Amino acid sequence: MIENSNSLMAKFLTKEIYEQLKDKKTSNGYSLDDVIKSGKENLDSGIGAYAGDEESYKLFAPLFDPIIEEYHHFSKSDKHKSDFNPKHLNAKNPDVKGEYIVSTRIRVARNIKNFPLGPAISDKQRKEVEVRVSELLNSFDGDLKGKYYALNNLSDDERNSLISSHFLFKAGDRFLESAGLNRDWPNGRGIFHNDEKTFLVWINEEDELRVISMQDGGDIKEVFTRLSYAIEKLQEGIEFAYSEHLGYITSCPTNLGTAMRASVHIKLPYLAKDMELFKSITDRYHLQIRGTDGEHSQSKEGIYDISNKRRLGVSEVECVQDMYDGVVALIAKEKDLETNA
Ligand code: ADP
Ligand code: CIR
Repeated sequence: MIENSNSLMAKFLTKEIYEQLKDKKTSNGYSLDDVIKSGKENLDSGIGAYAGDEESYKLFAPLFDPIIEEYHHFSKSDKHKSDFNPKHLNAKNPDVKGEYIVSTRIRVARNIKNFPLGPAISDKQRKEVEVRVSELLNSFDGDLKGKYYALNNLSDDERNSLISSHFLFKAGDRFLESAGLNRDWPNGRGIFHNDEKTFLVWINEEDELRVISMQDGGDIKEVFTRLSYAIEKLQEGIEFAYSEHLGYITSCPTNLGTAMRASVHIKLPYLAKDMELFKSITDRYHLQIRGTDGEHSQSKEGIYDISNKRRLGVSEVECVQDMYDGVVALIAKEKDLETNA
């Protein structure tokens, strides 16, 4: 039905499925045309579909299920699992001298139970999310103590500096734009961070919350431990949308489950000269390669963003373990190539 696109949406949206679902709407008024809009307008999409609410995943299951199955290798009858216990993670810093790993970042997406997701949320509801989440975060103390900055109140210089230092989301992403995620911009959007900028929360970007732990270097376990604690604190004040089957509910089906992306920024100049070899290792460990400025960006100064690809049907510990094991293998191969150069 959708031609000239390799997205999973285009692959699975047959005429029959379109006819079967085209007149349905969720209780938030989200339709099949809304689901597929981003992929229709951006033919280079990898996925091309967004949910407006938890109900979208049920109502439009004939389209979402095969997308989820192909991306996560997770079938309709599978159950998600969770383990956020840092004690179960085996991740001793693989680069103590700091020769390869520039920084480590782990983020999870969260959305509030019984609220529409970003593509279907109203301006008023978005504001409610902002107030509720920022008030809770502003009450945090100890290492997580920090301040909320509404996008509206940041100067262009402050905003650009946060973006170029990898702390803040960019504006104007065309995939999010088509999905309706940039409506009423910049209202209701903002960032909370602690003084060290090791704990950050984005509010009302692709998901209502993106909870982030990051720091320089390769101490992956420390980053995971901070995130695990922060999530515990957030859950004391907010109930997040979660289902036994799909785990944490997110607007993009790639983020379902743990909603976790654990990444390192890493310098691998020798491997970068042989992308086929580089990709054979990342594929073996279920990893994705992104550019230095995040999704849909290029590598700068030979720095790559390496992260787990699987998020659903695997626990939080397994997501990070995937990334860790792959990074250990990448560093070993890089050292090999260095020695034999
Ligand atoms: P997300 O991870 O939130 O899905 P992006 O891929 O757009 O979205 O990344 C968001 C930002 O986080 C970008 O500026 C990206 O460069 C930065 N980032 C990702 N991983 C790391 C890392 N390990 N160290 C520093 N910054 C990172
Ligand atoms: C796409 O379909 O390409 C965008 N909507 C982003 C999808 C999620 N990102 C990813 O898998 N890398």
